[in-house]
Amino acid sequence: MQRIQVIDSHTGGEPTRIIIAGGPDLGDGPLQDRRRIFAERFDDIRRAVVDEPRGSDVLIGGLLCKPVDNRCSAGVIFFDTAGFLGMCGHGTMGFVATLQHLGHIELGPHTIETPVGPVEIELAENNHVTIQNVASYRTHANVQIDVPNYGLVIGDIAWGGNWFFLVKNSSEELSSDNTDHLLRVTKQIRAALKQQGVRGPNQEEIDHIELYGPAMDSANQSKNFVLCPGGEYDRSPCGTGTSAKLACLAADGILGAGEVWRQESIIGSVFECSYQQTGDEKIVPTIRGQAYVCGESNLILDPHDPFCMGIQI
Ligand code: PYC
Repeated sequence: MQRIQVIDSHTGGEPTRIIIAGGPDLGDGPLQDRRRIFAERFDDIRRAVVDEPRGSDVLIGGLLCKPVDNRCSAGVIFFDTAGFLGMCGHGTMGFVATLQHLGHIELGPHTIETPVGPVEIELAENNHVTIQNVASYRTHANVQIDVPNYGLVIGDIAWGGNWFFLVKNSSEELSSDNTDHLLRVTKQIRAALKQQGVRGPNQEEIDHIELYGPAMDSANQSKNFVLCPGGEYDRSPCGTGTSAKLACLAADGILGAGEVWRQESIIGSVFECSYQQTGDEKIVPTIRGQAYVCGESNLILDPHDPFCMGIQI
């Protein structure tokens, strides 16, 4: 009987489950290689940890790794019910809260290793975590997509650690009692992008769809709804999605370097953000949110259990 020790947290309502012991042995190569080995040889462990009955589509998982670069406090590989992620903003905040809970780190600045590069973070009082995300950029503006049974959708394609299509002309009501409809619409948009061959510059799938509109609270600039690869929506404002959004705001000259943008999620949680310009038309986003540890447990993998490695439909 295998036991996997995990710590659960949430960041603005979005859950993260970090494997801290009993996970797969991926060797000690670069995190990109370890992510590939995880996907090729231990995908059943990913499913056992985040799929039902132990998890659900809303859950993001992470594996605590020994970093290659000894300047980093820890390394992490993120995954969800659909596969592996490049980066995860809310997940990094949850990971940092987990490291603090374990006594691995104290308040102050730290570097976290991820498969898409090192991420600088700052852990502060009251569960506040600030992350300096990977360089983010927009690759295409005003892409027109004909979505069957819905209509013409116009949006931007941007990278914020994952690939996003940010819909510009949405008139959908972004409210928490409209999420079933918003999920249907964003899944239709994602399917149309795939069907029409709209991809990232290296043929990457655009697997996150972001709608945005006016904020509920006048202290915030915008509210969003983000469809994640697993088929659920992000309860937090989505760190990588907000980074992609900042890249678009910067490219359109709407938000200047150093100016504050408060991004509200569909459930009202907030990330406070800004960016610095790099020389090459990319930006480096800074995102601040709050993450709380909310559970510690051992997952039990009983080989006699017919759904031991998750329900697959
Ligand atoms: O916060 O970057 C994020 C994220 C990605 C998927 C779910 N949350």
